[in-house]
This record gives sequence, structure tokens and C-alpha cells, in this order.
Amino acid sequence: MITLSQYLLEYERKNPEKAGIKLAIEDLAKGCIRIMDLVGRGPLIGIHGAAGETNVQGEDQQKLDILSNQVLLDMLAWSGNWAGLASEEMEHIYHIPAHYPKGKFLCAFDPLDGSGNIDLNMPIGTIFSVLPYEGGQEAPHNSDFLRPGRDQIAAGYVLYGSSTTFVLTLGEGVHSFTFDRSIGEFFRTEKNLKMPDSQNYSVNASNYRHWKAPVRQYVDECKAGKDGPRGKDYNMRWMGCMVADSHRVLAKGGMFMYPYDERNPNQTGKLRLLYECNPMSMIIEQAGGRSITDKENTLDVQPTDLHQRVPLMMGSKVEIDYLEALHKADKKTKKSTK
Ligand code: FBP
Repeated sequence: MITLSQYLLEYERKNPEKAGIKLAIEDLAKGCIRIMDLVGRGPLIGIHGAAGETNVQGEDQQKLDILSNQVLLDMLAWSGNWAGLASEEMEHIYHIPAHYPKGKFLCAFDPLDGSGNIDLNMPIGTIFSVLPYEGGQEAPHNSDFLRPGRDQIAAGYVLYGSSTTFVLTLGEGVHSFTFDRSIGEFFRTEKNLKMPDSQNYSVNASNYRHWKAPVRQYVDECKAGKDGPRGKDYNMRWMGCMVADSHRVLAKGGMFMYPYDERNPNQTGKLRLLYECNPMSMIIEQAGGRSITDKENTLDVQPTDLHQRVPLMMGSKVEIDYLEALHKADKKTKKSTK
């Protein structure tokens, strides 16, 4: 088994134009090891519970949301590998302090995903997206982060579960690394992950009445199982943590979605494009799956805001093709009845 560092070195040797990516990803890995430690000792050191503040999304921040955010800022700011950072927990982009050199990468991250699970010892994670930066030592602007997901040069997540798993793509397949606490290294435990087809779907079904017709039809048909139009039985899972639910879909196939919700027509989705949907979608596509909003491929969306939300449906190609076809049929019907 090779370590994460060995894999990154091999990658840089094969892709000299990506020089510097090894150190940059290692920064993220070191930061996540610190978060793993904080998460693991949470109740012992009094860092569970709400922090009494809200973030730019209007969500109550957990103490560990803020601590994890600070860990990543501290770890990435001084290394010289990054030109700018964006976080779910911060309204504006974080500028690298002037006394540190700027690097050639930008990072957008969700420091702790699945905040609702933190105090329950349920799976939580960290998600990151890496973009190239061509501005040299100039300070980046929001617009430097507003690039379609296709421009990502790396994406990944860390799942803090019974073991700590680091899943990464650099655009040449998806690899999974497991943290060995006795040695303090991530070792590659799965190479070139390819997502199987399967009958698993993952959605917060309590929102059913707020969904658009194609999504309701998709879930109705899954529930109808082999007696229904799909002719096979489906299983449903929801952990309330995108990293955990997506990890299962990556490993076992099926689909994960947080669809459009008619309750807030101005907010087209719950999950954030730059640091939740784009990185996860790059991983799913690299593993042979697909990811769509209710209008286009997620990775083709032109972002307009750092904290923009989009409807997300991603997973095994056969399921997403089917869901996309339901959306197209619905659109056609609506057009013909106008
Ligand atoms: P954050 O915890 O980072 O805000 O992420 C949002 C999230 O918790 C996802 O991880 C998860 O898929 C979803 O929201 C859960 O939503 P709900 O509470 O509606 O089930």
C-alpha cells in the first residue's frame, strides 16, 4: 500500500505542470488530521454544542464548525501553496496574510459537513475543492472562485467515521486513503474507484410535498419497487450528512439528492455549489457516475455567488439518466399544455 504522499509524488512526476499540488493536498490532509483529533475528543474537551453565532447562511454555528474552519485557515495560510480560501463558515474570501507568500491554488471548503450530527457521534466530514490561480502575488477576488466545477484541478472529502477516510480525485480517477493512527499516515486502500449501479436512493423524504413532479415521480417509482415501472426493489438511506451519504453512493452505487424545494423559490437548493456540490460531483463523475441540477450538469454551472445553492442529484449513471429523462418529459408536457 502506498501513502497519500507517495501517490501525490507519482502524480506530480507524471504531470509536471501540476507541480505544487502535492504540498497543497498534504496541507489539507494535515488539517483534517487535526480536525479528526478535535472531533474524536469533542465531549472530553467541551467543544460540543452551539457556538451561539450564525454563519452567512443564517445557520447556527457549532463550536466545532468554527474550530475546524480555524484549523484549515491556520494550516493553509502559512504554507505558501495557496493564494486564497473560501469557506462555508465565512461570508467573504479569506486573504492570505501579507507576510506569507501566495501560492498558485485556491481552495473552497466546507470545514465540517453534517453539522447536525456532530453532538450525536454520527458521521461527519470535510469537503474541499481546488482551483488554479493565475494571479501571481496579486490578491484574488471573489470572481477568481466563481469558475465552473469543470475547472477544478482537485476535489475531495474526509469522512470522520469508525476510521478516517480521505477520498481524492486529481482528475485521473478516484482514490481512497485510510488514516493509520499508529503511523500517522494516510495509506491508499482503494484505487480507481468505479461506482456500481444499484437500487439505493438517498434523500430527505420528509420534504416530499415540496419537490417538483419529476422528483416525486422518481421516488414514488422507487417505493413501488418491482411491482412498479422500474420493476426492481429499491432501498432508501439518509444520514443527514452529505459526505457520509455520498461515500455510500460512491462505494455501493445508487443516488444522492437534495432537490429543488418549492418552499423557498429564491433559494433553488440547500447544498452549496462551490464547496459541496462541485467537489462531490467531480468525484462522482470521475468514478463513472453523473451529477445534475434540475437544468444541467452540475460541473457546467457558471457560479454567480460564493455561497450559491443549487438542486443536486448525483450517482450511478443509469439512475441520473432516468431522473433527467423524467425532468425533460415533465418540461415537454408543461410546454404542450401551455
Ligand atoms: P452542513 O452541515 O455543512 O451545513 O451541510 C448541510 C447538510 O448537513 C448536508 O451534509 C446534509 O446532506 C444535509 O444538510 C442534511 O439536510 P437535512 O437536515 O434537511 O436532512
